[in-house]
Formats: sequence, C-alpha cells, structure tokens
Amino acid sequence: MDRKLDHTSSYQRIGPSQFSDLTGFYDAQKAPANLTETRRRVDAFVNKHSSTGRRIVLVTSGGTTVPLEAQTVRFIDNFSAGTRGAISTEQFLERGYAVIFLSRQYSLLPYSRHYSHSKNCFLDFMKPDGLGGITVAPQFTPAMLKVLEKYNSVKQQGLLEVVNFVDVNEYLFLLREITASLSTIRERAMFYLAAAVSDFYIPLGKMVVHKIQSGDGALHLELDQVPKVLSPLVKEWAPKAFVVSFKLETDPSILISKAKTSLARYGHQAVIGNILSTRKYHVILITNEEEKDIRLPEKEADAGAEIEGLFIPELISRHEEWIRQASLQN
Ligand code: 9Z3
Repeated sequence: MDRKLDHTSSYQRIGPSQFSDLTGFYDAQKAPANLTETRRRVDAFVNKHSSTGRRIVLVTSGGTTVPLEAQTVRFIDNFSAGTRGAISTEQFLERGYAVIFLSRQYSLLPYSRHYSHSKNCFLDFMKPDGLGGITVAPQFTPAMLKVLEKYNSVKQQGLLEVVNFVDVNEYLFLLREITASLSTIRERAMFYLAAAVSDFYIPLGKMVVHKIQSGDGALHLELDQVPKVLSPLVKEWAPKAFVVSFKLETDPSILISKAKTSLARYGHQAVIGNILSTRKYHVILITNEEEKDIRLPEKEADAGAEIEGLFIPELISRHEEWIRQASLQN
C-alpha cells in the first residue's frame, strides 16, 4: 500500500512558481529527445500548407501527466480523454484547415475515435466473410465507410500532423517549438488550446531519480506552479496569430469571471468556458466584445450531433475577420 497523501498539506499554497518568467523554466528542465526531429516535421508541414495559403490550426488535446520520479513509476494525471480535441480536429479539417494535433499519447484520435474507445471492442465491428477473410459487419458499414472516406482524404492530402506528449514538461517544450514554426504564417495560424494542462508539477531539480520508497509514513508532496505559457505565446512567440484558450471549472459561479480575467491578462482573442459535468452540451464563448451561451439541444445530441459543430464555425468566422482586419492594415 502506498503512503497516503496528506490532504491538508496538498492544499497549502506555497507561493508563485520560481519560474514565473518562463526563461528559467526552459533552462532548468530537460527538452524531450524528439524535439529537433518534431520541429523539422512541423516546419515541413507548415511550409507545405503555407505555400497554398491554407489556414493552419494547432489543436492541443488530452491531459498532461506530472511525474513524481525522474525514472517514473508514479505520476499524477487528470480526467481528459482528448474527446474535445479529436472532435474539434475533424471539424477544422472539414472546414478546410490543416491541423497540427498536439495530443496526449493514446488519447482519442480524430476518425479512429469513432471505433477505438467505443463500447464495442474493435473486433465486434468485423465478421468473417466466409472465404477465409474478414469484412465489416453490415450494420456498421455505412457509418464506417463515411469515416473511412474522410480519413483517407485527409491522409492523401497530408492535412493532419500528429505530435504526441505524455507529461507536462514535454507538452510545454513541444508547444513552444510548434508555436515558433506556426508564427511564420502570422494571422493565418489559429491556436486552439483544449488540452487539460497540469497547473502544478515537480521541477527536475526537486525530483527524486528513483522510485519513491514506501515504509516511511505519509508522503508529502510539494508541487510548484506550472508557468503560464499563454502569456509569452500571445505576446512574443506568435503575436499575430488568433488564439483560443479553454477555461475549465467545476463551479459555474466563477466560470465567466475566470474566463474574462484570462482574456484580459493574456490579451488573446477568445476563451471557451466549460464546466466539467456539462462540457459536452454547454460552452460559453467569451471574447472582448461578447459572451455567447452555446448549447447543444438534447434532440440533436441524441441524433449524434456534437457541440464542437456549433462553436467551431463561430471561431472560424472570427478567425476570418481577424485575417481580414490584418490585411486592411498591411
Ligand atoms: C478544456 O477545458 C477542455 O474543454 C476539456 C475537454 C479538457 C474539458 P475532454 O478531453 O475535455 O473532451 O474530456 N480544456 C482546457 C482545460 C485547462 O487546462 N485550462 C486551463 C485552466 O482552465 C488553462 S487555460 O486554467
């Protein structure tokens, strides 16, 4: 049995992150091994689509882990399965965007999500064809054919680039690298930051190397605050891009004020506010000009509609206006 967390101490606040300016964070942490290769891949993707004038969106998706040991046996995780990110990616692709999908390894992927994490095992979708081969069971064929056609078309046109992370450190390094690449297309880039990013972490310098041993009583964890990357992203890394962040709360009474504070603090273009328990049916789109309540009617949800199909077109029209305004100034 592992040592129990001390719930009182885990809620004690220990002051701001030692790396509130972020430079310190990137200097002190270790970059992921695949960073240079990923940057090369993303640069090639951005160059290819920038030459055709296509808009590109970075969709971040899924939860980041917080390792407790450098040789990680245990880690803190969160609820996100990456559903929002995977659905949103399909929506953007259908509306002509190229997508960089920065996603938690093994979380939901666009298109395959319809089958990978479903109540059916993937084998339930198949049946023997009687000739020694396998076919798709007839009741699933029409829906699967539609998904397959969309998936193949995206693949053939090279419209989707997937980059994976597991922990919050990898996420922050990859985000900075991809942002640098995307900043080259200026206003045509959109950032859609839907990943459930950890607020607290253990810096490399304070992390034990080996497995934490049991037997010494309660385990007290002290976590530093994860630096807020939205600030440099908006102000320095990609100042011309259209940036959408997400604000997740469990208490509806603070959602709008927290979203507005975020918008005022970071100066980006939109916040999608959502409550954990209702996030699939209700979001609030907050910009400097408006506060729009968006709800998916029950009937539409029952018929298979998804709320991303309602609010992503709203974001896209605002992105188009953002590009138009910039072109008037140039
Ligand atoms: C969201 O709020 C996403 O909508 C969800 C999607 C994570 C709720 P699922 O993956 O869930 O479909 O199950 N993402 C952002 C959450 C976040 O970490 N926001 C931070 C904050 O609220 C930074 S802006 O403080």
